[in-house]
Amino acid sequence: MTPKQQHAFDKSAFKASMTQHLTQLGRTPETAEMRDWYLALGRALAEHTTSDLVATENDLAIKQAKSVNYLSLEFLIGRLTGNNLISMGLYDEIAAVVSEFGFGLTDLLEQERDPSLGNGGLGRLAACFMDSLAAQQYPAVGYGLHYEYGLFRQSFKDGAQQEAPDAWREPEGYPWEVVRPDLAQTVGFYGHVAVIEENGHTRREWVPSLHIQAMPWDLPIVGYQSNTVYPLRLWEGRALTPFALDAFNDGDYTRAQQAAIDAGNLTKVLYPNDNHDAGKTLRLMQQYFHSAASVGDILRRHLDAGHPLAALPDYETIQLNDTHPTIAIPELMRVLLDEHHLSWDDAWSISSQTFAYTNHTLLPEALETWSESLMANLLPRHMEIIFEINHRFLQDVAAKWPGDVRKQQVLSVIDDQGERMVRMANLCVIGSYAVNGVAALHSELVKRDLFPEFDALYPGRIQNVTNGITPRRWLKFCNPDLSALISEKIGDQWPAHLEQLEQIAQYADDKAFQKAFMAVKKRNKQRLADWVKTHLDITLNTDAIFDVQIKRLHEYKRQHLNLLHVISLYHRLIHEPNFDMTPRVVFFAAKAAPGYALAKSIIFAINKVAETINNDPRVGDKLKVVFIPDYRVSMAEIIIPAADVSEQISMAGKEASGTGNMKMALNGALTIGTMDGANVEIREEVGDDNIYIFGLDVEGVNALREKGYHPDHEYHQQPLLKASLDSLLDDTFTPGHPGLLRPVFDSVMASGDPYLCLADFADYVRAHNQIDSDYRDSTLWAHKAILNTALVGKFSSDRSIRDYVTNIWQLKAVKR
Ligand code: 26M
Repeated sequence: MTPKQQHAFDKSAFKASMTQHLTQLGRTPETAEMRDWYLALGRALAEHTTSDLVATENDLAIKQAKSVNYLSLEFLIGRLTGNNLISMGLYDEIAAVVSEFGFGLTDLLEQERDPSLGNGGLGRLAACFMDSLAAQQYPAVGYGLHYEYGLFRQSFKDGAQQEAPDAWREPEGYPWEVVRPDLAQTVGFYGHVAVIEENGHTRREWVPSLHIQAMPWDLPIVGYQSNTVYPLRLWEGRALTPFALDAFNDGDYTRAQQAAIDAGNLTKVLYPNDNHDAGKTLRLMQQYFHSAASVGDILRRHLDAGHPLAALPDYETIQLNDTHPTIAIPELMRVLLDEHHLSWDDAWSISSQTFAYTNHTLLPEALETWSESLMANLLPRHMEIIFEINHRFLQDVAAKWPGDVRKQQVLSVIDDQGERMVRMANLCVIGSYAVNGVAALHSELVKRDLFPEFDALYPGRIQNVTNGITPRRWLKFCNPDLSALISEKIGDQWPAHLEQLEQIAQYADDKAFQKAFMAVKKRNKQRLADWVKTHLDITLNTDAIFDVQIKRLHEYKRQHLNLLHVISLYHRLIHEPNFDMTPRVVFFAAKAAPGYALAKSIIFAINKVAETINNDPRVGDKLKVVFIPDYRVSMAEIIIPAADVSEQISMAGKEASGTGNMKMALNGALTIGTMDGANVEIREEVGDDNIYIFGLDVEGVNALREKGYHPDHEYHQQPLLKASLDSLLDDTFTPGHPGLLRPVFDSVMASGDPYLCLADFADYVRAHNQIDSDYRDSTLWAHKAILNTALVGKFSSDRSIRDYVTNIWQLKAVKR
């Protein structure tokens, strides 16, 4: 137990508490099954964190300090039990307790369902940031939505993706959450704006026609060795009263229930889109519900602590995780104007010093816009406020660039080419005191390509904060053997000070350390191979290169480029008698948005190619392809420690940062990647010799586009590429059914290969050949792998949070 730990651990009291919780589950230690024990453990631990959460909430020093409010529609937290045990410093103690009851802790932890309350990188980043805020004791509240169903569960039927609902709390409820009815809010929708005459002047006030209750559920974010527990507050939509009594009394039973049905649908399910704006009304309702409940709670905390409204920016900052919670800006304005009767200038001064916005994408199809008529119907008063914000803003634009109509058009919050649309990103930039991109390259492109006029209008507002990952979950918890090895050499303070890993670099050529390091990697590969054998019945060779691409399925991420490389290896194994290769297992894991047809076609193609290769006796164990279904945080925790090679192969300029790249490098994998997102910074840290960079960079991409790109030229000039592509058209991978994989072929031929897979193919193959030969030199490979772990300390989310604190939020840590 660490000296910092506040509560001494009372083993017998804890055992009694677990037994007590078993009783509440209707079990005794004799009748309880694994799942009951897991629930009893979770509930017993949650008692402690909940009391620490309430204590942190009531801490006067925190009330007097400035807090960050992290607003995000997604928090992809993953399982909490194991991670919280690490943070509480109780992992070994609880392992002992559990074994006295006759169980293994790791088996018990496997009982927990992942709370998959996010799609991918953006949601996982929010979870890592909450961990780092609590670890470093920067006062924070995370605000999200309490989805009844998280991201869909994925399975394959004949190779095609199937989606099933993710009932993550079923059937007993999630042990770590606690409902807070005393903190419920009420959120309005629809209705009209009333004009009220009051002692000589008029004011405007929204009269909603629908009200829904926002019920908060708190999850404890336990700071690593810090005794600090911050809330992740998730709002659930509920009917205000289960029945509209008047309607019920009128005998209109159905109408009475309608409100309850509407409210129950609001937070029913997470939208499964990633980097794509769907434009659905229910999604806008979710966004407003989230914003209004959160702004209401922030103001409640501020006023309850006795602070004046005008001092809001001194005590609270609100970070918008992408544009999804943008509507919080006009909501705060509405409350200040219509409920607290502030002047426009006073309200705007408060609001625009409170909000900051993080941009996570340059993809045009992901930039949110909402139809003005939809918004005016759902949120009539907010639409008026947005018009007023825009009107005043356009006056500033006209003052800066007199007579420049084009500038007015691109900067306006309203896009009036066609159906009038509200541009959420523009509203964010105008209404925030800071805007940031998520990696150095991305932030430069935000300034140069996405918002050049805003950058000119507000110099310095657009900044960079490079993303990071929490070393607690992504090394200490998921890779205990590597953690122990590191601690043997440099002590055990590195999880809170990741830059200390640099000291490992001195052992990069130490034979004994290399041996130990690669032995850990081997054990982690065996753990993954065992999982694959049990769940997919594929036998893997752990001497093979474990080549890993795990991320959402998207064309710009180019899983199909990886697939073409796999097919080219297969082609050579079959057709070139003298071809030899280092054995390889290529792992994929990815979910496709249910409405994204091409992404689903790529998954299908990978599965068909895998089936063929894995069952072709000519291949032997030279090549295996494994698509791991239902990718999620708990699966990543098994895959990442086992990776030798990390695939980060997006078309340059498209991946804002990536964070899987950081996780795999930290666990000793070598990156094969383009000059995109944070790959650029990983290269700076690990050095050119310890990363495999290939392909066009941003300038190269732009130059190629300029000159005109013809994928069919590549096809005709590169025989290996042509052969690989052609095998998508015949029945090599779909025996008896030629043409089933044509959508993938067409995407890079008929559709013009928008992400330049064919242009980058040859250099990608070259880089993989280099990996193939380097891996055979096990000393060389160990050297490179060790240096990756040693040199990526920069990518701790603790550093990201300190960047936000220093350059944007201006917070002070409050030690408890
Ligand atoms: C939009 C509209 C409707 C429904 C859902 C969405 C939506 C949801 C998630 C849009 C985008 C979403 O996520 C984008 C995302 O995950 N971006 C990733 O953010 C990471 C953290 O900054 C980066 O590392 C990745 O490069 C970036 O792709």
